[in-house]
Amino acid sequence: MFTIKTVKGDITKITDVQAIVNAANNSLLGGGGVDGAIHHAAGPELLAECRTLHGCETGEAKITRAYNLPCDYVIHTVGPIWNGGKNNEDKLLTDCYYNSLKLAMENDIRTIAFPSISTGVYHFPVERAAKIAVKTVCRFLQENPDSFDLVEWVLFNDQAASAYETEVSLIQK
Ligand code: AR6
Repeated sequence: MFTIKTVKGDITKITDVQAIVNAANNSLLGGGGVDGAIHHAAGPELLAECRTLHGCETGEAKITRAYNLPCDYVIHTVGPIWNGGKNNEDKLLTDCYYNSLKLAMENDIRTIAFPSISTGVYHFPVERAAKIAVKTVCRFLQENPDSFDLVEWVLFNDQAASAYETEVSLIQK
């Protein structure tokens, strides 16, 4: 059995997962939002390891250690920048979730926390993002039974919390 849940809070403070996912940019060299918070909390060694990765394509994922964060790993993925919705944004956001889970599974990670990828600076509409996020996680868990014990979203604001809570409650009916 696995748990899918949402919590409101700061992903850098989460203590019940082995890995947190970072909503990064193509450089993987830090930025604002959740990316800035993760680099700040992890410390400069995270940036040093990220420099060795030579960036990341949109929709792909790369893994590092977590340094001063309470978890063991950070999975860095790059969400799409919203550009009206007809420019492959849905597929690229799907890829972010799928590839993050695949990379986690390959590293024997059984507990993972996501932020609301792309819905901040990248302006992906949050209700649409939440639907894609929950649908993709469910598909991955169906295709890979026994891969995870816990998948959670850590939401930083009320609008995101409400959108993901709604989608998670629909699958639990
Ligand atoms: N914990 C959880 N969620 C957070 C936190 C936190 N500590 N801080 C912000 N959020 P964003 P994006 C929420 O902009 O849209 C960066 O500069 C935030 O409220 O962080 O994928 C990167 O370097 C929002 O709901 O990521 C890229 O350049 C969600 O995280 C760019 O932003 C995502 O917002 C990526 O943009």
